[in-house]
Amino acid sequence: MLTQLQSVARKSIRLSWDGFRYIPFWAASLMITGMLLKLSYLDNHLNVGGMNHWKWEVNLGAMFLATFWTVFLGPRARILALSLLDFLFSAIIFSDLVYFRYFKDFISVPVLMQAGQVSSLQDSISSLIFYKDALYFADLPFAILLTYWVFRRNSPKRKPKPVGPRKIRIAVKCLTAIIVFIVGYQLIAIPVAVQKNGWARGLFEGNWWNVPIYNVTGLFGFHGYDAYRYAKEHWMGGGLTDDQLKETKDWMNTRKKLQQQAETEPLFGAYKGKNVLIVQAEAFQTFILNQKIGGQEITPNLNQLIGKSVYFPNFYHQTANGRTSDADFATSCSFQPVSSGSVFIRFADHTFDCMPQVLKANGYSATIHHVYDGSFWNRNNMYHNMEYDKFYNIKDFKIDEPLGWSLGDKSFFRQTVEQLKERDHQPFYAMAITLSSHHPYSIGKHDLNVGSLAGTTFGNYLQATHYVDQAVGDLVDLLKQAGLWDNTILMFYGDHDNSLNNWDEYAKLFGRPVTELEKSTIMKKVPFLIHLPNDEHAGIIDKAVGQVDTAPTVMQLLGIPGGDYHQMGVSMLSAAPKPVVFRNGGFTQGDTYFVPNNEGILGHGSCYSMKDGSLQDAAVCLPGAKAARLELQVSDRIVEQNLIPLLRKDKQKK
Ligand code: GP9
Ligand code: MN
Repeated sequence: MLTQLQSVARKSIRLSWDGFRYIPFWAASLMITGMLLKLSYLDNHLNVGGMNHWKWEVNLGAMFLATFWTVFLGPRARILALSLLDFLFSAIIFSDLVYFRYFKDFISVPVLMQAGQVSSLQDSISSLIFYKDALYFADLPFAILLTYWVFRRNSPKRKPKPVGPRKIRIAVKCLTAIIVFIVGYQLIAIPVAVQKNGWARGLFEGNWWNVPIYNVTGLFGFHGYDAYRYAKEHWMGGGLTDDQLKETKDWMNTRKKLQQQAETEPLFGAYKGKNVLIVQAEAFQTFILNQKIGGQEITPNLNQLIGKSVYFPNFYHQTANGRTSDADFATSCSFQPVSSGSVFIRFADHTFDCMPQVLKANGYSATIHHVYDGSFWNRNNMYHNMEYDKFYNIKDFKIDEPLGWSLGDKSFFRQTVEQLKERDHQPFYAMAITLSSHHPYSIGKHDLNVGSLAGTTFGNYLQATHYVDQAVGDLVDLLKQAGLWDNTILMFYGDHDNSLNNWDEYAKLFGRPVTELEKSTIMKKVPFLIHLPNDEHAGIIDKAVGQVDTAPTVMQLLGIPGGDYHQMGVSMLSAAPKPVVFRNGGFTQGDTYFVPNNEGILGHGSCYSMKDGSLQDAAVCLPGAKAARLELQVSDRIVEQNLIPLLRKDKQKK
C-alpha cells in the first residue's frame, strides 16, 4: 500500500513538473523585470518624493495582474501578447511622463476624453520630450527578436511536443494563473491597506490630488484605480449621504452670509449698467509686472495701467489640470475646478450660476471671444450651457497676424473690439481669452533684450508676455477710439502659471536667488486688475484673493444681489475675509501660506509666514488646511453631483 502511494505521489510530482515546464516563464519574467525598472526610472524622473519601498511591491503586483492570463495562451500567442503588453505599457509610461512634465499630473480617464486637447499641444509636446526618454523603449527591439525566435521555434512543423497529459497541463495552467492573480492582488492590496491606515488616510475618499494616489498605488495601480473611480462616478450612482448634503448646504449658507456683506458696502452698485470686458491672459504671471530686464520694462503698458486701476498683487489662480478651462470656470462660475480633468469636459451639462447667465438676467448681452477651435476644452458645449449669446471662435476671426497657436493678440483685440462695435448692444459683458503667450512661447518676437536668457523657453516667455503687454496697450487705445473706455469696466487677469520651473533662470531675472516660499507663490500668483471708468478707486488692495472671487466682484460693482445665485467666492472689493484655497489642498489667508506635501495627509506640508517667508509650526496651518479640504469637498459635491438645481428648489421653498 505504502509503495503504491509513494509511486502515485512520485508520478504526480513528475507530471506537475512536466506541466510546469510546459509554461515558459522566462518571457514574462523578462518583460516584468524590464517594466519594474522602467517604473522605477519613471519615479526618479517624476521626483514627487513620496513613493516609498512599497513601490516595488505594488508595481510587481500590477504586472502580475496584467499578465496572469497569458498562461492560458500557446507559446506563440503568449510571446506576442507579452510583447504587445510591453509596447503598450512602455507607451503609457512615456505618455504619462510627457503629460506630467507639463501638467504635473497623470493622464486620467477624463483627460483621455480631452484627447483633442492633448493632440493640439503638439508644439509643446515636442519640447517636453528628451533623447534619454528612448530608454523607455530600449527593450522593444529585443522583444521583437524574441517574438520572431519563438514563432520560428514553434512553427507548425517544428513545434515541440507538449509535455505531460492534457488534463494535468490545464490544471497546472489554472493553478498557476490563480496563484499569480492572488499574489498580484495581495502585492497591491497589502501596501495600499497599510498606507490607507497610516499616512494616506482619507486619500481615496477625498480624491483631491492624483500625485499622492500615485505614491500609494504606483503608475498602473493609479490607472486601475482611476478607471474604477470613473466607472463608479459615472455608472454606479454614488450620491451623497444625508449628512454630507446637510454639511454642503450649511457651508453654502454660511458662505452666502459672507458674500452678502458686499451688498452693504458703498461700492455695491457703484457701476450699475456699465459694460464689462474681462481679459483672461494665457499663462500670464505676476512676477513679470514691474520687472525690468537689461533696464527695459517687460510690461510697460500694464505697469502704467496698474497705476490707474484697482490692483490685487495677491491674486492667485486656482486651476488644476483643466488649465485655461479651469481658470474660465473658476472666474465665470465661482466654484473650484475639479481635481482631475476639466469641468468643461466632465460636467458641461451641469447647472451653474455663471456670469453670462447672471448678467444676461440683468439686461446685458454676453459674448466670449477666443481664437481657437470651438471644440477645444469642449467650449462649444460649455459656453452654450453658460448661455453666452455668441462664442466668437477661430471661424469668426481673420488670421491676418498668424502667431503661436493661431492669431496674434494684437489682431485678436482689434477684431474683438470690432465685433463688440458691430453687435452694438450696451451694456455688454464680454470675455476675451488670449493665446499668444502659450507654451512653448516661441512666437519669434524679439523686442525685448533678454540677454543671457535668449534662446531659452524662459527667455521666450518674457518675449511673449512683452508682446501681450503691447497688445493690452493697443486694446486700451482701441477702447478709447471706440468711445467705450469711459463706460466700460476692464478687468485683466492671468489664467495660470507658465509651467517653467528652472529657478536659476528666475534668479537670473531677479538678480537674487528664489526662496522656497517664492517657488510656490510665484507659480500661483497671476495679476488681477480692475480699471474703473475715469481711473476711479485706483490703488493697491493687498488682500489675498483668488479666481473664484471674480464673479462676486463683478456683481458687487454692478449692484447685482447674490441672493438668488449659488457661488463660492466673495467679492475681492469687499472687506469680508476669506482664505484662498488651492486645488491641492494648499491655501493662503494673507498672513500664512500652506503648501501640502505629496503625502496628502491633512496638515502635512510647509506652513509659511507670509511676513518673512519663515517656516512655522504645522499646527498653525492645520485649521486652515481642514477648512480648505472642506471647501474643496463642498465644491466637488455641488459640481459633480449637480446640486445647484436642488439648492434652487430649497430656496424657493423658503
Ligand atoms: C486653447 C487654450 C489652451 O484654446 O485655451 O490653453 P491651455 O489650457 O493649454 O493653457
Ligand atoms: Mn492657458
